[in-house]
Amino acid sequence: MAGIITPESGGSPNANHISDLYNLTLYVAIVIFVAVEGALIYSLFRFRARKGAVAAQIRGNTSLEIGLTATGAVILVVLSVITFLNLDATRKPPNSGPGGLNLGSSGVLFATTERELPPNGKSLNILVNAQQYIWRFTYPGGKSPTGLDNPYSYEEMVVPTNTTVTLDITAQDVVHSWWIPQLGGKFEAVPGYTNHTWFKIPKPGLYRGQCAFICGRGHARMIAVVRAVPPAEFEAWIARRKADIAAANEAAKTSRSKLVSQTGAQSVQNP
Ligand SMILES: [Cu+2]
Repeated sequence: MAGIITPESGGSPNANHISDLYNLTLYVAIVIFVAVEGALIYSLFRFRARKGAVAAQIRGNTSLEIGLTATGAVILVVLSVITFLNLDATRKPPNSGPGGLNLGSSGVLFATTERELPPNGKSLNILVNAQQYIWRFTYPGGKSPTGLDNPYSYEEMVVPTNTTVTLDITAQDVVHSWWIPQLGGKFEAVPGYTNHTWFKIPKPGLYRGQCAFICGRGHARMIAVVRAVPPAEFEAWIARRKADIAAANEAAKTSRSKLVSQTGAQSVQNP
């Protein structure tokens, strides 16, 4: 039933908090629904029109009315209190787990005032950029202070398990929406603005999602996958990404100089 009539969860504590709150409200609503519909159906049969029957004329029932109003108010207060108690744990990321990635040297970056960081201030921060019609994920770990040589990937975000991952979400053309249902709520990707969220995945696995804001003709194809792997595997992956990107840049440089020697500099350089 989970994921069909209730939110998907299980991928990250914030998604679990959201689904717990949803389920609590749903169970209370089911009890009330059954009680109200049951009383209605019972009354329809029990007091249906019959020959010779005279309807009783009842004008109000003070204690029943006060009771119903008070019960409704109590349910509302209880739900509100539980919601507000859960809110902080949904918004604020916890520390990474003991088996998580070692964030000692490379992990955290550029803490801002708006971004919620774990109590120890350490997270793996990934920049999520949306464009028609693909997601780009930029990791920390480049050598240049500009961040231009940071490792990146498209469509598939690889992350270490048990590690608090914070996301800076933005877009470069139109509004998109970042949504991996099992990892928490939707976050809009807006050009010129950065939204923040986080997740912490306990076990390796694939977590699928997709752009959740209609952004143009290719919207339906704008998919995203978060692949959680053990920290050692993550470190190997990021090293491989860096090597692949460096090799591709090197290859581009070689073919550029080859082209220059064949056809002259004008053909490959901007005036
Ligand atoms: Cu989109």
